[in-house]
Amino acid sequence: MRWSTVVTAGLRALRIETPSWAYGNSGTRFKVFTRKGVPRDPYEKIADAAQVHRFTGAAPTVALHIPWDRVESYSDLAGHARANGVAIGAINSNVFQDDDYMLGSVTNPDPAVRRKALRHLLDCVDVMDATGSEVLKLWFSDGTNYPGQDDIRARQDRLAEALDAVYARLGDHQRLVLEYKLFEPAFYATDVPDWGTAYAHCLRLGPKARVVVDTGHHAPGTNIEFIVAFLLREGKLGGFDLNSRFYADDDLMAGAADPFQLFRIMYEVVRGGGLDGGVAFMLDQCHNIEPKIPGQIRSVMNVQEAAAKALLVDRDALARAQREGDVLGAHGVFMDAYGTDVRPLLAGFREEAGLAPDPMAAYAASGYAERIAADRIGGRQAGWEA
Ligand code: PSV
Ligand code: MN
Ligand code: MN
Repeated sequence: MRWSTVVTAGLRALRIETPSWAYGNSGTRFKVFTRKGVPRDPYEKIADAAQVHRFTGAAPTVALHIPWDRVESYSDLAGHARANGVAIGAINSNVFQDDDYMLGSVTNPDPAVRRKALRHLLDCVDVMDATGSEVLKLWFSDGTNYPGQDDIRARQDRLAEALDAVYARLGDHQRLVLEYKLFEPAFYATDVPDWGTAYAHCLRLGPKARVVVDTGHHAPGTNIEFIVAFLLREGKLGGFDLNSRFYADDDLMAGAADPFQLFRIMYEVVRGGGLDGGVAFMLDQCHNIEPKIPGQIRSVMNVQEAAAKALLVDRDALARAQREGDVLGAHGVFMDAYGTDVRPLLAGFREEAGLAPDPMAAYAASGYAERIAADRIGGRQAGWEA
């Protein structure tokens, strides 16, 4: 009984943000597949995100990517989101698509390019002001391809300078999260390649700067839950970009490739108080071959399942076994929770909230997919220039 109260409270606290770019057409560099009914503009992306929330009750915000989601009036877009029952979440900056950024954005050796990149980042804070967003997500594709190409240390100085300027522009209720990525598009040295680099910059910046962990941005075999535990302990975990990877930055559905890893991550979240606020749970995915809205619904459900299992871990029994050095006992407590089928529990949780027990089936039965396929002609690619 006690456990169900803990699980219910934890699940209620878990809010999963969906990314606007998940709703557009996407693919690989070999082919972008077009699907009927995909959004033609940011307004329609938000309408689709609202469907994910409607059927899961757990995805009340949608992240924007600027300029992919460029509109005339961001306050109008925020009003549209509210009218659809959702709100604008993190603002994702984009300093990786212009020709000017070939040798980097904020770390570019050319001061004019650095100024342009910084201008964009500050513009993103304007978008936050207009939409009520509280989180600025920074990801830099900056780096070098060849040894000697640029001065690694000077690039860190330039990065720090830009981060200082952005940090100074944030309001009291706003924060920035800095995302790291091992490689790609830079192949020799990425300027923010790992959590340690992101952490050091955030630590220097102050309390409004935290690290965001994109689960697809590590070397194979990396113990991501360790990173999560460490950052939470230091009060520096800003959030997640959740997705699955088999090889590199695959952006597949969260919990699809390795549900056990997602469980281990969510356990550290629960253990470290990460459901108590301050950590943004965001999806960063692209649905290349599967339909977009159900792809997001499935992902939200996968994260909820991992969280429910993490919440089910008998923490007292685990602590006892750990204290006693009972290796297999402790491992057994952990695995018992992972091995629990939490789907009936989640179905009941949804029904109590007035939702259908099976969001996938409820969405399929709603007729929304057929409606948008008929109404929307000429849907756009996920990452287009408005
Ligand atoms: C970069 O690979 C990344 O994970 C960043 O979060 C970007 O903003 C996002 O992908 C765009 O797809
Ligand atoms: Mn990401
Ligand atoms: Mn990525």
